Amino acid sequence: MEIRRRRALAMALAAVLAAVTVARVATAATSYTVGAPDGLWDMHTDYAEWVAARTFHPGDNITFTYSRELHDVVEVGKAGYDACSSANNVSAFRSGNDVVALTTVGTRYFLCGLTGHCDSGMKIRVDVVAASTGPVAAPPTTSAGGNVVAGLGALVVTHALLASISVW
Ligand SMILES: *[C@@H]1O[C@H](CO)[C@@H](O)[C@H](O)[C@H]1NC(C)=O
Ligand SMILES: *[C@@H]1O[C@H](CO)[C@@H](O)[C@H](O)[C@H]1NC(C)=O
Ligand SMILES: [Cu+2]
Repeated sequence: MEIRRRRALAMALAAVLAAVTVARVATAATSYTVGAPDGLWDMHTDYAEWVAARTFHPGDNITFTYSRELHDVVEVGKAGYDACSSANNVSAFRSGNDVVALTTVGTRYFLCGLTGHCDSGMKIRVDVVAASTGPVAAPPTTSAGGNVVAGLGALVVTHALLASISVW
């Protein structure tokens, strides 16, 4: 094969592997336990810090785990969140193990409806953003564990192949 064809082949191969990598990262749905691993749905966890360390995409779930004697979960709008009011709530949960599906892009607001708990910080704002379709080189910001690792593995292989083929 002439060098041009080899190059073209290498590029095509790299493109395919890169596409696979993006697809794996983008479609990895994740289930999060609110506050975990260092906290839960309680009076001590810093939820702003917890959400800041994660990226939520449509298809992900968040689960509120707590003692139903001590807390509940009320989904509210922004006004309710800001005012710690569950009067105009979207929905309310009280099973102690409430799974909430993050189905679409947008912001979701939850608080504990027990007196004083929200005012003490027991409220969480979750921004659900579109799965990244940007360049493969973008840092994997989801906590999709194995899938991201697999994706990075494919990337490394791609680069190694590209390097070995172009020095023929
Ligand atoms: C989210 O929860 C639903 C209902 O419990 C479940 O069917 C689905 O598999 C969960 N998704 C993830 C990513 O865990
Ligand atoms: C949710 O709102 C309804 C009215 O729409 C109200 O009756 C109910 O008490 C509220 N739930 C909570 C937990 O505040
Ligand atoms: Cu509470």
